[in-house]
Amino acid sequence: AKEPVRVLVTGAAGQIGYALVPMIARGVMLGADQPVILHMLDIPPAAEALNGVKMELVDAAFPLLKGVVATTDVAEACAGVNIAVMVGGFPRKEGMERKDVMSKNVSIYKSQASALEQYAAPNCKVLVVANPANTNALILKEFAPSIPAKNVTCLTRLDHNRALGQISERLNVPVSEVKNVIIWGNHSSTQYPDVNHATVKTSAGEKPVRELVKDDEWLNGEFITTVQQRGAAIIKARKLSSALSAASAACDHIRDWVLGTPEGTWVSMGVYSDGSYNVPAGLIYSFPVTCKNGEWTVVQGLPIDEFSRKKMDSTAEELSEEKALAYSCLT
Ligand code: NAX
Repeated sequence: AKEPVRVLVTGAAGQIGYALVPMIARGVMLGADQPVILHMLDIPPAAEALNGVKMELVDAAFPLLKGVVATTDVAEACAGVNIAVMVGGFPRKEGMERKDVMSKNVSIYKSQASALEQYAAPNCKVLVVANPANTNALILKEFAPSIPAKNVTCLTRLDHNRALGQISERLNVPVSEVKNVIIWGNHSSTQYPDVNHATVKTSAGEKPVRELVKDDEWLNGEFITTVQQRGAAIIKARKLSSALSAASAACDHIRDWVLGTPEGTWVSMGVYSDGSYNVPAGLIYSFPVTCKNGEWTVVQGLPIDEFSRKKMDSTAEELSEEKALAYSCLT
């Protein structure tokens, strides 16, 4: 039998946490044969609710779940974890300045970085979900220098899956037959959902999405804005932000990272830029990646047209500004 893997979920008493922990305990993230021990962290005002989630995990009698740690102590939460999914953060409240929200999250991610560095298992893989996701991940990476930069990522898989979903709906084909969309850049409304290399499996073989949709105006316009603004549309409809789709995307992200992407398929991950595609190095930026043996690699050599270039640059610019703002909060 496999040794259990320890998975940390921060903000585990929140909405995404509530959707995510049962998925992990059911093997959706790491496989149906992989036992897990869940470490759940939240802050003291949420301690009672967190304990309620722990009670429900016990009540669900998940065969793969070999233990649950529910705590408000960061050191205890991080002890020995192999995977860390960082969902906890400070939300933007009405009337708050961008700088104030950034400042709160910078201090959270700085201190949680130190805890992971000190207490997590060597080679721990980190996924930041909490917004501003790319910049929180960058701060975490900077303040956990002994964790390899390659191990710190942020979630843009939800945006990627949203793009697949929009194409599937438009063409009336199963989403499983659509692949290789790309989310470039920031997990924000400046992200660039790119279908230039995306394909659909049809009875006549794999066809480019552009060839099948036959409507460049839609692909260059409404498709992009729908994906960029999907989070806001969910809030409008549900009066709550995306949770089940975010939790599912977090499982997809870790599963593909650990177990590998299928041959010929790439996914989008926010990763530390090495300057590929002329994206400034030193940002956490979403790229198309393939994964093998627990490591991601940016897909190289895709032709980039002028339309794409502009959009890739403007989301990079926003990330550079966020980075500067985050650093200005470090005093
Ligand atoms: P909730 O407010 O329901 O839950 C957040 C939880 O984090 C709360 O229980 C809170 O007590 C806890 N928390 C706050 N500070 C903490 C700290 N220092 N340590 C540990 N826990 C802490 O928000 P939820 O809807 O679950 O969303 C969580 C985060 O995901 C938000 O930042 C949200 O913006 C972000 N999202 C990111 C997405 C992505 O694709 N990257 C999509 C979904 C989501 O909007």
